[in-house]
Amino acid sequence: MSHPYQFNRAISRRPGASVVKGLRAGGGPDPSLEGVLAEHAAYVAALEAAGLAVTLLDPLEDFPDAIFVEDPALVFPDCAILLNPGTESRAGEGAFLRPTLAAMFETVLDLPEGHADGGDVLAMDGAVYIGLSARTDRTGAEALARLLEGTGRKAVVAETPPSVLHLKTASSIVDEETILATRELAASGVYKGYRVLEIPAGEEAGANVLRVNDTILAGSRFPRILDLLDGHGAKVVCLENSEIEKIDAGFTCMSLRWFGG
Ligand code: CIR
Repeated sequence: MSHPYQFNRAISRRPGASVVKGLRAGGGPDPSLEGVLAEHAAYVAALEAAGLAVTLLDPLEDFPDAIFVEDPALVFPDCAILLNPGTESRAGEGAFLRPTLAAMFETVLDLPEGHADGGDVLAMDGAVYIGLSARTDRTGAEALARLLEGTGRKAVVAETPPSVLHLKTASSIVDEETILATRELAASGVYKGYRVLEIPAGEEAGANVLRVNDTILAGSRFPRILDLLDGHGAKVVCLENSEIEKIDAGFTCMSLRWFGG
């Protein structure tokens, strides 16, 4: 039986020196390059340990945020979709992913209008949730929903709290029935029908975790989230992300993951 977190392949991109100039919503200092490189390498190693064959792309110095490969594209076993990131400095990233996706997927679709970031897309088996945010506008979300419906998937467009960068900044897949979400997002009712684990107050910054097969990658400094994640059929692996989070990195955003041949 397949699960929304069963993967055997991934694409990630090595950070270049320009990564320290990555966007950050709250301002703040640059991360250290050495720190980002070390945290990224540990992340890729954790994906491999969880059973994924990772294709590691070369750095793109002209695009400081290009390590966040999840935002310009969306992948499923049967197709890839090139999105249109909702911030000017990231608009060109998709062109550099296209040849890789074309080599790995039989079908590569393009978002025909509007803006959408992959960070705003949470794909369960029963429905793909698309969050509206400062990066994903209604035109893009609805165009993406139509594309997904054309591939046989159900899509749900949902509001996200104004304080979050992306839908997945505030919610993550735990298992096929369970989603981890901030209290604010849970209260919106978007994940009706699922068991929602509400994040304890004060640990909202840890809401982005990554379920991959029998492993959940999570931030090491959120003890109450780690407790909540216990008992969901997965081993929780804590990763250090204190440098990478200075440019708003989560665990989902640094790879594209799918189950493929
Ligand atoms: C950005 O602002 O676009 C990057 N600095 C962070 C992107 C994080 N992406 C994600 O959570 N999907």
